[in-house]
Amino acid sequence: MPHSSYKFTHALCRQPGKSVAHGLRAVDGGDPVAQAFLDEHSAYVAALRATGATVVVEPAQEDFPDSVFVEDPALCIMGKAIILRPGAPSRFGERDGARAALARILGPDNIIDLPEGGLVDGGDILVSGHEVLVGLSARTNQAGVDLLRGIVEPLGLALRVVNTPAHILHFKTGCAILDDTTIFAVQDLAGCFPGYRTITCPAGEEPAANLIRFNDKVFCAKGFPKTRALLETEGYNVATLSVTEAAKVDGGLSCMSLRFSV
Ligand code: CIR
Repeated sequence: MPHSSYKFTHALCRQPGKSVAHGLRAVDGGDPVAQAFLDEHSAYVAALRATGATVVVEPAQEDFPDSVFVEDPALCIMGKAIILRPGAPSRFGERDGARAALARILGPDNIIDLPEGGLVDGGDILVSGHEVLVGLSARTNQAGVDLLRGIVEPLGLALRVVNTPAHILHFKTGCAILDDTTIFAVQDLAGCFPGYRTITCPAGEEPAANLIRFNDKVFCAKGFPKTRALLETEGYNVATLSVTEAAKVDGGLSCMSLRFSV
């Protein structure tokens, strides 16, 4: 299957439940409000759909407060879904819902389980045009990366390991793909991308680095005017979305969808 890091036929999302108020967070700045989160999520889904993609929205899973962040329990590449082993104990059970939803879309034969013995969160995985970059973090360990390599390399993509600084939750909290060879990244990750054209996130707008390129659009969080202007100057078609509620539980634009082609 031809591989692109930003052209996708499909996305998978999951509605936030009322329990999202109990989602994990590094610093408590107040609980997300369930209805406001749902409204932001609906706008996000509509924006992805407007690019022409099929967006499947799974129902909320109240037993898993963070399950709206569907990116973490799975990685979709080359027509396959790899069911990961999330590093936060309260999130480990999200893999069953991810497996079921992805099997319905891709077919059960295209589901691969990461073997036991290591931990990997999807938020630590950035897929470019020719390789899979995985950031070691509090959620993703070397054993997990070694197991993931055993699945990814036979699919024809190289895997490269990088270190995520301790103050960044997930690798992709601080970086994103703009096209197959261009990466947008915070200054603290700037050294991770030799061989790529890197656009550095303006100082003071670091939360904006968790953006997504999805088909013809770059979706960026609202409230970061320097980032928007920079991306528009670089020729990208930018649209902004509000992620106020997701941000209260350390979430952003990339975490709320799995993006892939079938
Ligand atoms: C967590 O701590 O797991 C959630 N509250 C936020 C996950 C955000 N996911 C991501 O950056 N990929």
